[in-house]
Amino acid sequence: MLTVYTDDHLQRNVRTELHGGLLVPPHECPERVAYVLQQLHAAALGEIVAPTRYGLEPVLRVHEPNFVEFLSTAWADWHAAGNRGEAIPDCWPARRMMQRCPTSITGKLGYYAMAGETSIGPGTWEAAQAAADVALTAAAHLDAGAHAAFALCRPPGHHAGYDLYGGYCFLNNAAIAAQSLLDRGAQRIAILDVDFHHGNGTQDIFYHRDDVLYVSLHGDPAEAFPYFSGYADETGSGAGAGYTLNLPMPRATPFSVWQQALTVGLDRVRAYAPDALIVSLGVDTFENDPISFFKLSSADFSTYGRMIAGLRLPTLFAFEGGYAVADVGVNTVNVLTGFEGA
Ligand code: Q9C
Ligand code: ZN
Repeated sequence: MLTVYTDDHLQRNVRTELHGGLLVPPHECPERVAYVLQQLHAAALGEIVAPTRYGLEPVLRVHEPNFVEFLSTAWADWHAAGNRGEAIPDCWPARRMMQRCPTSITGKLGYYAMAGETSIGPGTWEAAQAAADVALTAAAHLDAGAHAAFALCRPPGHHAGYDLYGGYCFLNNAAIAAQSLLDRGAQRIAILDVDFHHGNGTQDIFYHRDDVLYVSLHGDPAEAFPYFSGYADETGSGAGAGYTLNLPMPRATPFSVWQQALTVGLDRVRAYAPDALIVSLGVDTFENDPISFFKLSSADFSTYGRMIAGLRLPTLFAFEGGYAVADVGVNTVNVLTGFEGA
């Protein structure tokens, strides 16, 4: 299968992540992608092509205009306000407070952030835009008849909602790709999110709609980020009732159990009969991931890649999480080669 990739992700290179009461080097670092590229070459998965630039129009099909405007100037505004570190929120519109966007950049960060670990620096916006273009280019290849494509997106996207960033995400690459396929004439798109974390952003964007099915396997939000989204009883609303399927699982879940949940998810996708499948491909389900708690081995990633191929759907893989940095490449490419039947 073809991979879409650009070095523009290197522009996201912040120094800090708020973690354990410290500002530490980010888990979501550029080296993650270097390991994936190395393994793509080792596996000879296929051609690697650069993205086309699509601009803001397809981004604004799923994100709120003022949010996009905020992201595009957040670093410059923060810096111009005299702040000396990277941009981090420190105040949120909590229960019973006004949900009204402030004019101050510090207030805006709290208004638009769903979490505080995700620092904004110079180049963050440019990298986020490039990641969306990577996903859109992969979608264009599917639309042109490709059976599969790998969007090597960085930064990731599935925590980014209609008007929310955080969880290392700014623009929802998978959601932008899904909407672009609908806009190119597809009737129904399924998104299967196998990242360890619940994709609150993807759920948020499509919660009230029946033209995108969202299925997610993830750590129980009672115990895992994003904590406030991803319970089994969140199933969609209005026209979207029944088109969100959350499959949360407990600490130390082994592949034998995870695989049963995947079968449930794949059956739901099959019943939906979508025109295409988008896989939010995070490999933080790995047993040695430093911030997650499932127990998949590297070989298990090949097994489930093969299971996904059983759907026989045009499939776009969008790269998401995975923080056991040196193993991220092998685990990601194992899914792709498993899918290709290698
Ligand atoms: N203190 C993705 O996998 N929480 N995002 C940080 C460490 C945020 C994960 C926990 C985890 C976000 C795309
Ligand atoms: Zn994740």
